[in-house]
Amino acid sequence: MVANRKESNQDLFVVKVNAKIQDIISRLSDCIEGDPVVTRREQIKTLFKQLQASRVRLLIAVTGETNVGKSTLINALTGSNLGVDADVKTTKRTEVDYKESIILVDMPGTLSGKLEHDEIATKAIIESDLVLFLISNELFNKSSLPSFTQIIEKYGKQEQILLVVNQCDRVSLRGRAIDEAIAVMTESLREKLLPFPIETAGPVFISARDYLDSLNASNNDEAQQLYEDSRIDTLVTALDQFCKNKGPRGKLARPIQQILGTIEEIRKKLVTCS
Ligand SMILES: Nc1nc2c(ncn2[C@@H]2O[C@H](COP(=O)(O)OP(=O)(O)OP(=O)(O)O)[C@@H](O)[C@H]2O)c(=O)[nH]1
Ligand SMILES: [Mg+2]
Repeated sequence: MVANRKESNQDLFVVKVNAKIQDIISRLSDCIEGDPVVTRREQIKTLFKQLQASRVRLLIAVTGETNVGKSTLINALTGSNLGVDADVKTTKRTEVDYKESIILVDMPGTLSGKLEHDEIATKAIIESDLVLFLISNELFNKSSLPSFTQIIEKYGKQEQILLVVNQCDRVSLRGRAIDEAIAVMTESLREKLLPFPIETAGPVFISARDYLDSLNASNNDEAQQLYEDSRIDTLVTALDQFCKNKGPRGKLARPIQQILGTIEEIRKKLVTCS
């Protein structure tokens, strides 16, 4: 049932690349242990540390105004235990591992009047590979709409932004099916974002709370219903899709170049040993 904890082929590929790097490092480490020249041995060990840091990761910044459920969502996706409450605000940046190749960045809510919170968010947004922009079931307001368009226009993230409408358990259905309500919300978002094409940014509609409740449900039927209502799988699918299109494979070129550069340095040092 919990599809989001499964590893995709993409992750397995990255696991293999990372495992290979670790394997090379441990074999080379064994080789240099016997080097009688202490300074050279230490220099090579430093290079190994650089190699170890060359893991292939994607950075996903989770942003949005306070109380939209950023920390709750990260807890739901990763099983972590970030502080969550309507009264307790996130005040710093926290990185949480999600699957093998992704780091989710939790951060303070934006536009609350605290300049330092907005600065943390802006920095994370600029350096991220993907921005998860969270809004509540009340959709955009006067502050969050310009904030979203700024990420696209000022930071050029039009192809790296996913709009997530959280707290969908609060949507008043008034006899409608949820899909109907989602179609209406999508239209409203489309109009607000014009001329930006909404499809480029998803959007996905979820309830992080329903998903967390599904994990603690008293029986399987209730768990299944809450899981379906949470629609968390639509978000997991959207993230998988993003990683497949623009993810770690695309990003491999940079770390591999770094790794090759470091290996070349190590090779030169080893040649001077012989
Ligand atoms: N009904 C409902 N409540 C939710 C949902 N997700 C989060 N909440 C509640 O919204 C409140 C705020 O959640 P947080 O995860 O702390 O929100 P945040 O965006 O991290 O807030 P800041 O750290 O202040 O920016 C908490 O009381 C959560 O339980 C949801 O899907 N549905
Ligand atoms: Mg928070």
